[in-house]
Amino acid sequence: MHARKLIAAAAAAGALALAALPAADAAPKGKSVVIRDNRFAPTSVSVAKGATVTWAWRGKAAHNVHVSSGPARFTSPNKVSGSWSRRLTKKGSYAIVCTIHPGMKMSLTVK
Ligand SMILES: [Cu+2]
Repeated sequence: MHARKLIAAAAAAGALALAALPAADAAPKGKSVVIRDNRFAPTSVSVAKGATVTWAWRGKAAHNVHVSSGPARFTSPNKVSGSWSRRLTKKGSYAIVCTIHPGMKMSLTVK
């Protein structure tokens, strides 16, 4: 009886340890970038492959998010409010600009 209780306790502890591990397919932690008039904040972001980056518009003028060079190209709509997200599935360095204000730049690294 005593041995059986010990085995049950050990099995329960093992199940708890497994439950504490993150799922193998859990998405890497995402990051957020705020878009103001006229800058991205922060101007440099690094995420793991598979993570999602969300841009949130907080200014008064229209802005967009455009990859000018990088392993994948994408362009957001021109927006003045709300947010837009992109999941990054290709590793590398992305140079991002607002095409309306070419002085607005940021870099994104996907590792
Ligand atoms: Cu802009």
